[in-house]
Amino acid sequence: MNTKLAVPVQSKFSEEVAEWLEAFDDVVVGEGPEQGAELIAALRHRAREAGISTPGALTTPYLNTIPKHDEVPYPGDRKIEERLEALIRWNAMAMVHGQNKKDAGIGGHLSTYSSLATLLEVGYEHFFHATYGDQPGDFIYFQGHASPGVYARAYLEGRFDDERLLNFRHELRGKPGLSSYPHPWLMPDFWRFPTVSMGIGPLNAIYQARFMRYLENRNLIQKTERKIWAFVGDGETDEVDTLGALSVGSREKLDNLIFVVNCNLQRLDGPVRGNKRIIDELEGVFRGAGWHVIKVVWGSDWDELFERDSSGLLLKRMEECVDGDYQSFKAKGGAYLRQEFFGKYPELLELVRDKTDEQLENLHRGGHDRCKIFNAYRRAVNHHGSPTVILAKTVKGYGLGANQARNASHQEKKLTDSGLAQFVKRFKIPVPEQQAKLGKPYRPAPDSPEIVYLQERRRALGGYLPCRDTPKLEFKAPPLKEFSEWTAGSKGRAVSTTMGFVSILRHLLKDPNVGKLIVPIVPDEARTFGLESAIRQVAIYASEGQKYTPHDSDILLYYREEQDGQILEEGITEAGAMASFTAAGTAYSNYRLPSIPFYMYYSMFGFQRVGDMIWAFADSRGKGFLMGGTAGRTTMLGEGLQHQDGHSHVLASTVPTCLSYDPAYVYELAVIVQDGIRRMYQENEPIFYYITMYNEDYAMPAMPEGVREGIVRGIYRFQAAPGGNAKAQLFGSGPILNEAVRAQGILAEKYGVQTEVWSVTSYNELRREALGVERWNRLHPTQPEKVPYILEKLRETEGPIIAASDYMKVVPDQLSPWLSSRLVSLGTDGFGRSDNREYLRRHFEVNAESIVAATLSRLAREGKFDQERAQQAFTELGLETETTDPAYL
Ligand SMILES: Cc1ncc(C[n+]2csc(CCOP(=O)(O)OP(=O)(O)O)c2C)c(N)n1
Ligand SMILES: [Mg+2]
Repeated sequence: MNTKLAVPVQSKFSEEVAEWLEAFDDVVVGEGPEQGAELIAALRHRAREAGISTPGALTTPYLNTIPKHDEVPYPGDRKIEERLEALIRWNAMAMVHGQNKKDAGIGGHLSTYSSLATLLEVGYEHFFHATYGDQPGDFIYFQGHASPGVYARAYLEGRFDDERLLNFRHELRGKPGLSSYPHPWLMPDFWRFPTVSMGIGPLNAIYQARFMRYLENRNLIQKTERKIWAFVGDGETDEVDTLGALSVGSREKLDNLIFVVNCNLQRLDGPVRGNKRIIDELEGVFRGAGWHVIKVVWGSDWDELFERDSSGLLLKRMEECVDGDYQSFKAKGGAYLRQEFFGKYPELLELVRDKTDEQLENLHRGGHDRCKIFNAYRRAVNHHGSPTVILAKTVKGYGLGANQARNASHQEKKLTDSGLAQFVKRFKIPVPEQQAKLGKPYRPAPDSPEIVYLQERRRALGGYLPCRDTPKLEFKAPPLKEFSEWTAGSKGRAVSTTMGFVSILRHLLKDPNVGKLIVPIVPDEARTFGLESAIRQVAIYASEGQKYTPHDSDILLYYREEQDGQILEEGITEAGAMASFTAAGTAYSNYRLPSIPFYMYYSMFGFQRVGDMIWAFADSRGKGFLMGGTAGRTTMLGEGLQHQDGHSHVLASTVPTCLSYDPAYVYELAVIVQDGIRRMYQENEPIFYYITMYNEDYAMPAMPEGVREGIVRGIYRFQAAPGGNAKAQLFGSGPILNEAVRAQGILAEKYGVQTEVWSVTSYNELRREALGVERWNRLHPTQPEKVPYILEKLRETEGPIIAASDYMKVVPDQLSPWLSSRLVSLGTDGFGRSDNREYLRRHFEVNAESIVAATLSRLAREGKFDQERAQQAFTELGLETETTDPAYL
């Protein structure tokens, strides 16, 4: 019997409507809820036929989605679990408080975890699997600022000792510390996902769920019941990254994905939606995007009040209040709640007449009620066909006494001494008052009932979480000789490095060992890079296959989608593609599968657009290749200011684990890719690559003898001076190397100046190496000085160095500490322009003529070339000397 419908239809309805409702009740009670749903669907259909527009409501009343009569009883030992939760809360508090007392300003957050604790604990006790048999377990994306609570639980589990706990935010003291937030880079055995930059966690979680399906559909991993749980702040949903990819979840039917939004109604400064209700807003957004929505608004103690209120007035009053009101109700206590909330209607005052102010103050929100949370999680894990979001209403700073639900709660690091003393007293934590004030952690003995229970629950769920491991995987990189087709040159045929790369990629896709591990990723740019043939070769991944006959099915290179397709065609979302790159680049740990992602994109829309995600990728110890296509401010012609990238290498240099390369020729590219696969997957180095590729066609030379090492270390001599006795050195990178070669000819033929040409594949790597050597020299003044690679290479050269690239001058300038006054940098500082390459290179002063003029000018200043002749050369070479610097145009 459906108890809720036993309540009579309310008298406010007209007789006719009441009759309809009663008939509906009869169907639901007599034939079941499915029949009720069918009836409503039929009514809607009928209404449409009659021309009546009845768009489905996206929001439901401000109540729990799961009615009380549909709940199952809580399966755990609530008393013990509540005790454990109190202990974890204490230790989180003690840890942050104690640390700030010792080290003022060291920081840490308490109020986020205090609102999240029960939501996490129910998961830990009943849902979060660390393994599924011999398969890996669930993934948990934690709210970054809740990390103190995650550490406190690990401490109770015996994973950290007291000393480690007290090294929270102390990472540089010769002992393992605990990082401020989830950082796999800093705690590689513990954290899997860096989440503290708001929005990155939820976005990555969606694409992680999709990548899991991709691997399953390609039969690369076993299908399991594995779930991805993402705990998200309600304020965090302001980030476009959080909500921007929701439709991917529903489109791909990702029922392995569960979002839990911790709706404590506050963000950092104040209320998230003071004038509205964030839960209503999110319910509409998620439902509109096709997600299964479960609201957990009210705790069990409200159930009784709802039962007693047959007038519907309680709900009406709730829906009159906005989140700003709800915050005050929790900040100001029971008497205030009685007066301001219940007091508006005499009937409601009457409803709570038998309750004390304290009882009113303790009426729980759903997100602090184990039973409500358990039922929501249970429904979420059993739901099929779409992702689930649980909107859980909580209190920020729950249990932190005077700090609860205040605008300043987020920043509170320390509690008052009396607050701490009160906490230990209230929760019977056996820490003496004096020590409590200093923030002493407490852990019961391993054989105490609490710890025995906690360990048993985790054993039943397969182990501890979070946990990250790096399994030893046997991997053999294809040797360089397998790339002979590309190291042999193009035999005079004009091709671009992009074309060269695509043919290398197609070759790798066919490789019997690594082929299936390659994950090509594109954000709607496959045609830009000439990937049509790869689409034909390995198909685009489509979870439902290809349900239509593509219009171009009659041609060879048709648009091919398959359920086990290999290419991730992401559509126009660099952020989404980066999230896929992250899932694929960390699969060696998360799925024990060393997948090798190649993410190809417009280089302009990489580091500067999704830079924070790339940073998080590095933190995640991600591996793979970022392939910045249509690179270079003068090589990317026509498209103008927003497309022409002249700075991604500058940005790449800021990411510690990113090796960036700017190759000129396909053989360089082949060497770098081969070496990258070897270092990342065979040698297990936690690094990744950024390689620029260009769309200018020219003949690719064959790889000269003995240059492999120089290519990967950053520089090699490409062409000696034809007449010997070089007076200057020309550095070139990317297609601008061809300009340097042309300049070498002009200098020799027209001005009688002999030069050598060098290909610089990576200024960033040269600088890193030189800095390392310099540091060693600084730290070892008694030892013979070591020489940086760049100086070793230039040892027997003389004269100025003219360095030109399609990137900003600051890229070669990175070497100025070692090249000092020899270096003259030419580069593409300033905004791009639409024109052809000839004009662009002249404008930015990186064409061969500008290189020639710069060389002569510098030699003239050094007294090695006639000054007048050098000045005259500018005119001869068609260069202007009185124009504004393009850096400012
Ligand atoms: C991209 C980014 N911007 C700003 C911050 C700073 N910040 C940290 S927590 C926070 C408020 C979080 O509010 P909410 O998501 O509601 O989480 P709560 O602590 O309330 O659970 C802000 C703005 C950040 N971590 N990341
Ligand atoms: Mg919040």
